[in-house]
Formats: sequence, structure tokens, C-alpha cells
Amino acid sequence: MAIERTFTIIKPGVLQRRLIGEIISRFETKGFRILGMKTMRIPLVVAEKHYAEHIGKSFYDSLLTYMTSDPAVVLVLERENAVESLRKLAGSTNPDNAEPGTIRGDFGVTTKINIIHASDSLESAVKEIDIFFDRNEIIIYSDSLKEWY
Ligand code: 3AN
Repeated sequence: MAIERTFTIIKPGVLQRRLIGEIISRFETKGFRILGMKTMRIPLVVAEKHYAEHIGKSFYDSLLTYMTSDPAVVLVLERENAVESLRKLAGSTNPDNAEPGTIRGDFGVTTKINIIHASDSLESAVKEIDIFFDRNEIIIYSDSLKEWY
């Protein structure tokens, strides 16, 4: 399977709940390499760009309010089949439908506050990484553990 990069947002509120370590630990245990990671308050223009496909939907305004309300942690992750693998780890959009053992299934609150974003395709991942990261913030390094993953 091909090595891919994907993008994730650990959404507002997770820092306050002290769950960042738990969630990043799940990425690492699953073999993702962290190529970029930062804490940020997402500017409104960035949130608008990221969620442009949802303009006009009933939840759009409240989603933007939530996404810009408190700091988030954004990451660029790499591994084989990264996009599908991270979507599985995140679980269904509605935490009530997300399987136990998934991040949303274990820690999600509501569909809006489902605590994590994971790119839904390689194309989205490329676009979203570009929205949130400068090129020099993505670090390529050799990985001595790669044969395990
Ligand atoms: P996913 O993030 O699982 O790909 P999308 O792209 O349908 O799901 O939705 C983007 C984000 O919009 C979700 N992560 C969630 O925060 C929010 N959202 C989606 N549907 C609803 C809804 N019905 N009510 C409130 N918020 C929603």
C-alpha cells in the first residue's frame, strides 16, 4: 500500500480536557509518523476555507463559532494508507454512532463537538495541509522503526 499523508485537527476543548496526549498516543501506536504539529487558535478565515463545502448548511455558523472558540492542535501525519486509516481511528461523524475504541466513540460529545477532524480523501488532505501549514513546518526525517508499520 502507498505511503500517504493526511491532516487532522484535534478540535477546541480537547486541550482543556487534558486529552491531547491520549489522542496523539493513538496516532503513534497505530504507526503514524508526525511530520508537523502545532497548537493554534484557528482564525475565522482559515475555518471558513477549511469548511467551505458546508457553506449554507444549518450547522455551518455554529461550526465556525466552535472551531474558532478555543485553541486546537493540528497535525500532518504519514503512514501507509494514512487517509483511510485515520478516518477509521476517528470513527463516525456522530459520536453516538461511533464504535467504542474509536476517538469519537470514546471521547466525542455531539456531532458538532466530535473532537477530531480527519481528511476524507488524499485530495482533501493535500488541500487542508496547505491551508494550515507552511512548507517549512513539515519535517521529513528517517524512521528507524518503519519496518514495524
Ligand atoms: P467528517 O468530519 O466526519 O468528515 P463532515 O465533513 O460531514 O464530517 O462534517 C464536518 C464537521 O461538521 C463535522 N466534523 C462536525 O463537526 C460538523 N457537523 C457535521 N454534521 C453536523 C450536524 N448535523 N450538526 C452539527 N455539526 C455537524
